[in-house]
Amino acid sequence: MRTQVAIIGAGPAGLLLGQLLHKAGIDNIILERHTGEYVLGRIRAGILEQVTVDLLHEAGVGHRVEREGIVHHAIELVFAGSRHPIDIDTLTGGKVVTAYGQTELTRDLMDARAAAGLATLYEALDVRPHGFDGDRPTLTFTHGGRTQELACDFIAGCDGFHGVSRQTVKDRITEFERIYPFGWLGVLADVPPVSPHAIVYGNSERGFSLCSMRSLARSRYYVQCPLEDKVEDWSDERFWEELKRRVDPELAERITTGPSIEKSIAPLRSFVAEPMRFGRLFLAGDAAHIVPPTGAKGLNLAATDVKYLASALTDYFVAKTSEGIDRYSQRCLKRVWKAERFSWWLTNLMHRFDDTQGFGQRVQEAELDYLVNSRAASTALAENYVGLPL
Ligand code: RFL
Ligand code: PHB
Repeated sequence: MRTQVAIIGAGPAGLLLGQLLHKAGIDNIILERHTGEYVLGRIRAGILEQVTVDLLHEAGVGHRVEREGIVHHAIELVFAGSRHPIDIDTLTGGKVVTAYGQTELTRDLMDARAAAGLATLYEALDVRPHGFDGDRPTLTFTHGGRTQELACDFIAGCDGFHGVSRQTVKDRITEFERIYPFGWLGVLADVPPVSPHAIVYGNSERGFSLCSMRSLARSRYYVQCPLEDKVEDWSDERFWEELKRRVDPELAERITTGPSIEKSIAPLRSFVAEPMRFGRLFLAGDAAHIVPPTGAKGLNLAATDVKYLASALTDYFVAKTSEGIDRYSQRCLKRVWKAERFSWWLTNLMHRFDDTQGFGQRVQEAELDYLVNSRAASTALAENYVGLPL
């Protein structure tokens, strides 16, 4: 088996890369460890920057997000019992974000890939990259009980935080990491979102909360919880009760509750691996970096890595220049660190830490007050939230 670009991982990064390369006439094969249903079953991101929506159009899969995505012109911050809008559209001169689930985006990309007849090998086990320091990289893997080899010109490691790509080069990377002492308990429910036109981020003495959505009939909510908590500790009743106590009374009154259709606890982490290129092996998306979800940046960063990588590989194959691949790591990391900084800052501002009582809490209160009353501070938040320029 041979292809130009072998992609490990059929998450959003791998699928989007495959589609952009296909559009540029570059053939690619994706090897995915799990089944397609499993990949689609992971409830994760919900907010897309304009850059990501534009990329979906470029990849030829923008029609559904255009139709079904919910455009947000503002976000809201709740603290000290009241709600404050941040009008991201006005503050950034017309930029917005779109609520559209990662599941839907993944489905659109999978459908387009199938329609184009591109190869994805699901349940490809024990994938291993070889020879990427030379000119003839290969991947070995087991599929359908047989050991196979895929020869290629380049390998794209789009295999997420727990993938094999970064592990393969772990002796050659510098890791930067921060682990937060709490998690997010997320609930998905088929009830109308309490705030259909703005995501609500809450800071309360009981901890962080977030009101988000997947559609006008499906809501996504989160509350900060101790890392030791188990999903079984949280009945639906306990969750709704806790959420209501963390927002202002008017919003709490309007929350429609209902049975959860998914409930999970995610740990929060900031992580960057440098560099992101090793000869003919590239890392992209969560394989190279993780942000805490507070700024909604993870999927968007994966999309911009892929944009840079697709353009670098197109330059290599079509324009016959390797300048793009030489600059790939540096270009990505510049943007990655800005998103890391923003997500870390917003996480620190909005969550309860063990030492938040006292000094830390007063500083949070002062900063939140400043944020909603200073146009300069609100603008800085808005600019980062909609996504910094490429
Ligand atoms: P993924 O989605 O993890 O996909 C990697 C794929 O690689 C496969 N794989 C392998 N395949 C073959 N061989 C191996 N050895 C393999 N190892 C792994 C995996 O099975 C998988 O299919 O990474 P990718 O593509 O880089 O995409 C990244 C995003 O999924 C992630 O950044 C976002 O979900 C983060 N995130 C959010 N991002 C946003 O931009 N906006 C948001 O609103 C947002 N909210 C969130 C989030 C993440 C969350 N959690 C649970 C981590 C909310 C949450 C709660
Ligand atoms: C979500 O809808 O899942 C979501 C929204 C905003 C975030 C994180 C997650 O910051």
